[in-house]
Amino acid sequence: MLTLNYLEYSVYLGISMIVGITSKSALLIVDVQNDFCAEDGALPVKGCTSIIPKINEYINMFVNKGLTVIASRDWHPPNHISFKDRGGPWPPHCIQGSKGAEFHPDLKLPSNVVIISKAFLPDKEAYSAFDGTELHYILTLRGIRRLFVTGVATDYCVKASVIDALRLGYEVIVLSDAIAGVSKESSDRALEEMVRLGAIIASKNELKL
Ligand code: VGL
Ligand code: ZN
Repeated sequence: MLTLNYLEYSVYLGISMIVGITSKSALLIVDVQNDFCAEDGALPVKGCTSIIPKINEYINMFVNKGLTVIASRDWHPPNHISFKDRGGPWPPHCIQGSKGAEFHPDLKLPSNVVIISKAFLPDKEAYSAFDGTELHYILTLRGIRRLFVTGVATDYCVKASVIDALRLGYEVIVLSDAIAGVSKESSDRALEEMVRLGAIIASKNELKL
């Protein structure tokens, strides 16, 4: 039997939708850091390097419209609970102040980017850019209602951030040409779940400039 994932199925059905970048929109770039996106990173996410040029194009679109660009970063202390030596699933990564925690050098962040650090407490994991951060507060202050989401990992921090955003009442557009995941299977499942909860999946040619 042929099974199609959400994206293949929507292409098959010819579903596409033009999405507007309104004045109440912001771009969220999730965790495009060396440990996830550099070849020698501690926890490389396949495909991360190749989405960076696309993310830069999105950054230009939002900057040219005077819109907010947000970059989240995984920002762990050296003894973080998600690390293997504490019984967690991951090798040490994105340690505060380390090279691995820096944004990838090819990512062209604007000077007025809003940086959101997350998962910075030793005993608390936080995949979502909203979890334990001021992101919702900042977006509310700026009147932002619509979030365009890019970055990594589709099946972890992108997924958790999108689900939180939907729960908080934002309109969420996941930019399918600017995300990358740890595994294909769980990324497909994550996208399906995001859609089920109300996210729109779109790519650059479906955006109204
Ligand atoms: C992430 C695994 C561990 C992510 C963060 O940014 O998706 N994944 N920490
Ligand atoms: Zn992490």
